Amino acid sequence: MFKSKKRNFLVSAVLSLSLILAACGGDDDGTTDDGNGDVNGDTTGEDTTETDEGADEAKSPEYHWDFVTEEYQGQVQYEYAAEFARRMAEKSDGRVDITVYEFGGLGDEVDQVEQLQLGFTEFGIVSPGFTGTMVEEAQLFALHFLFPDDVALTQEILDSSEALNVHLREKYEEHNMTPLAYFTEGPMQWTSNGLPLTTPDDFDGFKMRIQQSPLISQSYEVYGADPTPMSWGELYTSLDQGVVDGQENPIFFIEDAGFHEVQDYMTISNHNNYVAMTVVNTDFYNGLPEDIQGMIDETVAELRDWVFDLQDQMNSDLLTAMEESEEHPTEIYNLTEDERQAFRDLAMPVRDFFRENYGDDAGRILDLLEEEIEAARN
Ligand code: 6CS
Repeated sequence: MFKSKKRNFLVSAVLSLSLILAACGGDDDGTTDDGNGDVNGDTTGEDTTETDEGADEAKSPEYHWDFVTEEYQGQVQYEYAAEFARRMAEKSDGRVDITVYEFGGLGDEVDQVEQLQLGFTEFGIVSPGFTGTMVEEAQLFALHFLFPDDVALTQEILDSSEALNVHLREKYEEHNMTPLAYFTEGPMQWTSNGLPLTTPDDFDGFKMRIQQSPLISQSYEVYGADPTPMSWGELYTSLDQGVVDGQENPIFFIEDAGFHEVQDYMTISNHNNYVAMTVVNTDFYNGLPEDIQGMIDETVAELRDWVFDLQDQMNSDLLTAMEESEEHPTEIYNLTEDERQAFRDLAMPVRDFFRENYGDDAGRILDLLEEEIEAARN
C-alpha cells in the first residue's frame, strides 16, 4: 500500500510537471508543482541576481525535498510548511526547492509518519498522537492539565525544555526522525452532540474520537468515555453519522474543519495543548552539508514566533466566527475552575500510569519536564 501510494505520487508529480512545462513552453523553471500545494517555485524561485548567468543558477535547485503536513492550505501546519519552503528557497538563492503536501496528499497521518521515517519524505509536521505506539515516551503530550493554561508560557517551555529538545528528541532519533521544534496549535476544547461536556459523568459511555495513542485512550477512559481512534479525515462524517459523539481539537481546527457544523456544543475546557512537531528524517539531515543544516536550523528558529502568532490569531478569529455563525449555531460552555478540578483529579493518576507502563526513560523524561514546568510557573 505504501509503495503504491509513493508510485501514484510520483506519477502524479511527473504528469503535473509535464503540464507545467507545456504551459511554460517547455522552459524548466525549477518548480515541481504536483497539484498538492507546491508553494516554493512560484513564490520564491524569483531571480535574485542581476545577470542572466546568475538568474539561471537561481532557477536550478540542487535540492528537491518533500514536506508533508496533516492539515490543509490555510490551516496552521500547512502555512508553517509553506513559509518554511519560501524562506529556505530565499535563503539558499533557489538552491533548495521544497514541495509542501496537504493532508491526504500522501496518505493518512500514520502513513505520513512511516514515509518520513523511511526517508521517502524529508520533512513533516507530526502530531505526537500519531506516533504513540512507536515513541511511547512522546505520549506525555496526551496528559491532561500538564502544561500551563498560559499558552505563551507553554510555548516557552516547548522551546527551552531539555526533556523535550534533548531526551525526547533522542527517543525519536532511534526511529530516524528528529524533532527540530515543538509548537502549540492552541489549547484543546471538546465538542459534543446530545449534551455539553461539563462533568466527568457526561463522559459515561461517550464515544470520543481520539488520535491513535494508547495514552490518549487512557486519558479518556478515566473519565468513563469510550475512546475511538481514527484519522481526522474520517471525523466529520463520523460525527455527522453518530459513529462518534465528540472530539477534541483547538478552536481554529474545529471551525476550519467544519466539525461545529455537525456538533451542537463546544466546551471550553483547555484540558490540554495541541502540540505539533517539525520533524526531519534523521539520516537525511545528518548527511546535509553544514551550511544547509544551518539554514534549516535558522529557519526553524525564525518560525517559532511566526507560528505562535498565526495560531493565536486563527484561534481568536475562528472563535468569533463560531460565536457569530447563524448558519451553524454552536452552544459554547466555559468550564468553571471547580468543574475543571473534577477532571484534573481524575487525570492526575494517568501520570502514574504513564510512568508504570512506558519504561524508566519515560518516567525520567516526565519527571524532568514536570520540574521544568514548575520552574517556568514560578
Ligand atoms: O485532530 C487531528 O487529528 C488533527 N488536528 C489538528 C489540529 N491538526 C491535524 C491533526 O491530524
